[in-house]
Amino acid sequence: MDAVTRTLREGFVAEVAVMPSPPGASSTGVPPELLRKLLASYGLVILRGLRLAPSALAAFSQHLGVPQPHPQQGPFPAHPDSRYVQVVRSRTDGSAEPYTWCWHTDSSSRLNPPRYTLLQAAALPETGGDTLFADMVSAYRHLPPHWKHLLEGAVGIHVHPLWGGTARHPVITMLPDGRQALYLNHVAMSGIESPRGTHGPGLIDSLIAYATQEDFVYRHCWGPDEILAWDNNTVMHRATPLLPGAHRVMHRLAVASPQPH
Ligand SMILES: O=C(O)CCC(=O)C(=O)O
Ligand SMILES: [Fe+2]
Repeated sequence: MDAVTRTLREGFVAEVAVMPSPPGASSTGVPPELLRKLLASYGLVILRGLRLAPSALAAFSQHLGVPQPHPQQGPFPAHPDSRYVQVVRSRTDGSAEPYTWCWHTDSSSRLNPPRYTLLQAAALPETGGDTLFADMVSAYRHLPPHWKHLLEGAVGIHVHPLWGGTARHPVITMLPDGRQALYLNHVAMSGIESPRGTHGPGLIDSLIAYATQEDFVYRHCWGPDEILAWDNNTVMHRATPLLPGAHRVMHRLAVASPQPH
């Protein structure tokens, strides 16, 4: 057996303990079909005991879809060893809050935003620098009836100066197994058009506050040799600020959705 799987939060977070591969082995120890199966029913999959060089991370990502090359527009530089891997350095100088500290789904202002994101730590601070995830399936399931009614058939307008583009996405996403999820982004939504009216930042702020309440949130405290894989259709996420002077470097990679929504 290559890997042992455990549920941390039902239908939301799963963890895989990856057995070390022998030196020179071509396999990562994570069967691709296991990862795909887990991401079909969990928003976040934590692969513990796995560290991949940037080019190996890019090769591994192909099990989930088509890795998106480093975008022309965007806040993160490409890794010199792979044009698919972006390097995320957290700011510690107290300057303007980076967007990763706000609740978001990745690159939602694109017409075909990445369905999955892979994130690995290259350098971690002693404390802090956690990543938070919010379960958008549970958030939809528990949505108060007046919001369910308002958001039925509603479209979110996503615009972002850094990522570029403008896109319209349904606020409620339907998954292949019939589950539904909220699709929101606090840094890239300018409005919501519903058959029952047009709404601006007030509704967006209220929905984000509701969807990120403690009951729906999982906090990931990073350890060494971990790779996170998440489904941008079923979770929102955000980084947490660091202590002054702390150093944190992440490698990230976005995988295109097989079908635009
Ligand atoms: O740095 C983090 O914890 C999250 C970064 C992020 O938002 C991303 O890679 O998409
Ligand atoms: Fe992100």
